[in-house]
Amino acid sequence: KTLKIIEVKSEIGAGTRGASLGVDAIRIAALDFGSRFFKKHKSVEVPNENHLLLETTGSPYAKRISGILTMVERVSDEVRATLDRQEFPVVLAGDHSTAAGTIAGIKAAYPKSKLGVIWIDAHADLHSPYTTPSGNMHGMPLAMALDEDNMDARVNKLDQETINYWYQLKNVGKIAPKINYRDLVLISARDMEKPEESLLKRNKVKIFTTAELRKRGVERIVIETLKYLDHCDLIYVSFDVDSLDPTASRGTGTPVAQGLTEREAGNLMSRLITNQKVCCFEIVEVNPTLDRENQMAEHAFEILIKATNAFRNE
Ligand code: DIR
Ligand code: MN
Ligand code: MN
Ligand code: MN
Repeated sequence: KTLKIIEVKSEIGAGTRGASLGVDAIRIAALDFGSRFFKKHKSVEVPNENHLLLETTGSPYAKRISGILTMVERVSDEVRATLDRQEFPVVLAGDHSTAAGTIAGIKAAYPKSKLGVIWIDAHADLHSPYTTPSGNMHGMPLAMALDEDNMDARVNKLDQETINYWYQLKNVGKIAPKINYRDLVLISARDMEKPEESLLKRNKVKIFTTAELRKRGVERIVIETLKYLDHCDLIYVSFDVDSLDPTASRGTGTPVAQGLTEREAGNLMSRLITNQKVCCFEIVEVNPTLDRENQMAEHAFEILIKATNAFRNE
């Protein structure tokens, strides 16, 4: 299969500005390394106008939700079209909210397939507008793909317009829910709020902590993750660079201590990508405006290269 790079210069789902520059920062890292990666692989850019999208409507509990809906729909269409052409989508995005579009696009292309999701992230991204502490929608993409809104942990009172947009977000691609909790594995999740923790516990979501990964080794974690998702037909891997430890770089909107090393992340991604069921992978949340010497983009690029070199997904 040929790889197709899908560039999504999103940032309105994040609370800090700058993530839309992450994709170009990764291209600069490639230039700096003298790599031909972006010459070798075809890429397409999902249209994005941040100056307009930043002014779209929302509420304190779902900031810029109308713009988020626009972006999620665009990403879904592009991912679907890529899969329909039998190409393998590699999504490089800014803020993580667009991952809901990636999932929607995969489901639109393969409506009958059971989709598993491997979410490598310091966060669980399971908030809804009902529970969010920040209103930033990059904390919500998994909830957009799942069914339950965790109403009993509700802390925010929503207006009808927000509820309508949220409902539309969950229905992008015309299939809802797109995944179930049993189809989800979180790796390196370590910064969750109470409503997320109760969801994770109630639904017995599979989580591998950084400590467990380090103690038992990447290979073991990969084997167990794939075994846990054995009932799935397809698997999507989403990599938020804030899963990396802040000592590697602070070039991301919400760094959290106790993260993965670049080496662990590279091994993890390249090992996962060799699995036949993996149909798409994604790297998000590089923010070069918060960085020094483009470190995070360089790490992200090295992980990308390592993973794509291991790719033999015939
Ligand atoms: C936090 C942070 N859980 C929130 N989430 C982030 O605002 O929802 N997700 N940073 O990537
Ligand atoms: Mn995330
Ligand atoms: Mn995160
Ligand atoms: Mn590096």
